[in-house]
Amino acid sequence: MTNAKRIRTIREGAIKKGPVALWMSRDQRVDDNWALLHAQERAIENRVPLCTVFVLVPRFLGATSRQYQFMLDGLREVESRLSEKNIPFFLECGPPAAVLPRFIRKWGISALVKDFDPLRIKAEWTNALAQEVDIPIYEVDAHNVIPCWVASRKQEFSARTFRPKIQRLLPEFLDEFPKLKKHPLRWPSRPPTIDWEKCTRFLDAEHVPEVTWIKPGERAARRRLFDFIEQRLLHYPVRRNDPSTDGQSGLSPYLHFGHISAQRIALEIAKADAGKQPREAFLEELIVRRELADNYCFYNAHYDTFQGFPEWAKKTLDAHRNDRRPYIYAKEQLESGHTHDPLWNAAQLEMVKRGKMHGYMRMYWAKKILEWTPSPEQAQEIAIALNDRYEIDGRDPNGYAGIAWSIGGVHDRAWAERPVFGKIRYMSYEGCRSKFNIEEYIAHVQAL
Ligand code: FAD
Ligand code: FO1
Repeated sequence: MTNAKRIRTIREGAIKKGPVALWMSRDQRVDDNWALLHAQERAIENRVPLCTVFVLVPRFLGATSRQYQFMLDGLREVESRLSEKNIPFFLECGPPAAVLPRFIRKWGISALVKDFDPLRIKAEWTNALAQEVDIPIYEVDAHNVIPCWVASRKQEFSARTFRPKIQRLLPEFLDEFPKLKKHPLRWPSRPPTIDWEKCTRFLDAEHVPEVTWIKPGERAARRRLFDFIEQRLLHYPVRRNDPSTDGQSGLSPYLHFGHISAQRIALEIAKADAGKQPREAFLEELIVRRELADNYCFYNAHYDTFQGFPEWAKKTLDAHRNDRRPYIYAKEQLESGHTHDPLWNAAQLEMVKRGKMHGYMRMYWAKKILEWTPSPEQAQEIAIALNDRYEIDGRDPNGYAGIAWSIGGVHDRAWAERPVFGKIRYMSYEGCRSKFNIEEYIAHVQAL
């Protein structure tokens, strides 16, 4: 059974007879999906059929054809895997609060289960929908190992304050998943076949070339996980911060679209015989850092603006508003990677061409945008816009928290005061040179 602490009741409702529907959004997978498992528990308990519905919106937080293509290809795999389980997959196009009430009426849905997402847009969708329907709506955190509302009841100051809370709760929540059953009750009629081409035409997304180095979907995600465990986990602590080597897992696009469960990754990493230190270093990022980002977006309504920064950071950035910036670049110059700094240009180019900038470079990249734009607000706006336009893993709590960490000291402490940054942690070209081979990284990006 799904641990009841993973479930929140969004709205009570009249108990009727009728199928249960999972409204899939963040966690787009069949295996290891607590929202789907809980929806099935409800459907079996009430002896009714079960379906999954995904609502496709034409525009989503600046997503381009690059991200939509990755997502839609992953959803096709979800559809075919669900059909083997007697669980039809429906794809509805339009605003959720408009299309879902129609869907619920048409099929006589008696209860709706949805996955959890701390982004503002999802709370808007859910609140608008809850006004339009009279059935119960339940929300399950299928993304975090520790449900966001259980890990902490407030915004955490840093990983230091958050880590002990996570560690205390892991024994209860880092448990094995039950298997999804072949659903014992068939859907009452043949579900319509999805016209995937028509869905692509429905989108209103700008074109950005798709990436070919990574394949979407659950199967590809698992392959990448086991490849990482066998080949690269051992060197992770040393290589994860070296952009000139392939030391990261490459799992973020799959985690972002929910093609793989972080809990599944943690269970497999915990079993790996790669030594304690590499395992702990990876789980620190995968669980503490990643779930801290959800905590930030869930409890801080201003997670994507200057307003969300800690008081000390707002104060110090205000005090240095009029400092002379050594360079000033417009968004277009930054986007085309035409600055005086070849290292920064390479990071920008890596993101544009590959759709995934190396994690270490993302910090340097964002901090230089603060240094080379007229204000912290413009810096944050440009960083979010470029990040979400090109990164396959963009539009994610990790991104908003990562950019707020880099520019606004969120989850960080004050450092020695300096021009423009004030007490926000500074990163320099020379600092990078002392950590890794810059020329090698630049050459690697040129060769992409
Ligand atoms: P690995 O090093 O293999 O880490 C494995 C997983 O741990 C990651 O997939 C991620 O889920 C988690 N993780 C690792 N580092 C962090 C971190 N610093 N914060 C939160 N979780 C982390 N991540 C995104 O998913 N989407 C974004 O748009 C994004 N934008 C960022 C912008 C900036 C300015 C910064 C500083 C960080 C950003 N990050 C973002 C966080 C991090 O850089 C990426 O998650 C990581 O590089 C993804 O590559 P990986 O999966 O190969 O990482
Ligand atoms: N979620 C949806 O429910 N419907 C969509 O049409 C949709 C589009 C989309 C495009 C790009 C992208 O990166 C994410 C998208 N998501 C969509 C949301 C996504 O599944 C995640 O829930 C959030 O982006 C991460 O919190």
